[in-house]
Amino acid sequence: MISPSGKNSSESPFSQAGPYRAVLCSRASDLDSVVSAVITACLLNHTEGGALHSAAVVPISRCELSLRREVIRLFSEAEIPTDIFCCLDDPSTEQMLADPLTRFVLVDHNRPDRDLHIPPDRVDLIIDHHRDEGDFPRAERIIQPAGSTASLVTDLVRSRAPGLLDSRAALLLAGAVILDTVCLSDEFGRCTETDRQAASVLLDITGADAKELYEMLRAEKFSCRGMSAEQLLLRDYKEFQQGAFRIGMCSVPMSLAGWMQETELLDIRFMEFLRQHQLTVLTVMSAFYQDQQFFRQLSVTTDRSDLLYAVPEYLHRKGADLNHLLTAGNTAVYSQGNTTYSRKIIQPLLSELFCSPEG
Ligand SMILES: [Mn+2]
Repeated sequence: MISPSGKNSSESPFSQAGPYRAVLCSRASDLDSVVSAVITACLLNHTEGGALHSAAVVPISRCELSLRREVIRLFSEAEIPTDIFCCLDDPSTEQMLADPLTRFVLVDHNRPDRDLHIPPDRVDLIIDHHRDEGDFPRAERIIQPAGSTASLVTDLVRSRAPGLLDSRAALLLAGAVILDTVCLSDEFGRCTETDRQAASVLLDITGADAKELYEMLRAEKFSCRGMSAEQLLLRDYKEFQQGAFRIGMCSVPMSLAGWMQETELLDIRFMEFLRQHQLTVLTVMSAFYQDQQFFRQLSVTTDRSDLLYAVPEYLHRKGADLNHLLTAGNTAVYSQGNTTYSRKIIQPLLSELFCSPEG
């Protein structure tokens, strides 16, 4: 049964006495991350209850979470209340994260935000499908290439507590796997055998149709109805620190050049975002379809004139195939000829660039 406590589902994570084990999802807090953290917390409570109570933690505010429409929609379809996990601005979350007795599990990422101050010796387990940064050599690590972390979590539940996979839990996991693998498609190089096997088991349990589930989640994810520039930037946002540099990376589901042309002073909004998050560089990656063809664009915003063109120049040299489209204020926009370069590839390249002593 799907509940962090293994009891009924309407219980808040804090109705259990501590000490806690915070099952932390990534800063992007996308569907894969949130679902994987929730199910992992259930699994841990079920299999190793004992002294620690596991609580899924989504490290953004409730308000920011409401912009992840696909997350809200899938939890509602599965009839699981979103207070099954904690958000950063919920009462008690900060206290739990700061408590010296709290242990940690990292899900769908393996390098936590510096702002969260996670002590390395208190990370017990990592479940992730990104490259291992090697920050936590002493933690138990389930880090494997797969289209989604949810597929790895599915494997884990099947081997440790298959009874937990009821139709609601299976619907959550299936939705995450299917959205991240573009409906189990071979085309984008994301879907692995692990994802296919997990999806097949999960869909069997829920009886859901993969294509219908995918279309529903995709429509929610890409709907921009009534969103401000800042909300669109925040909706799928990650940041990382490399030495003295702080890099923010947003993903948006429409043409950046088009957005720039339609929106007055959008470059100013980008600069405001950069300052608010104290970034050296803000990149916005855009992925969209036009006439059934897939396109990517990328922008760089920075008030350091030495970086404005050095960053795209570097990505271009590393194979992104960038062509300059326009510059507005401190923002330069490019079309990205190499559409296989997703954030997963661009992020390590940026990290590499800012690693070098000249910056
Ligand atoms: Mn993921």
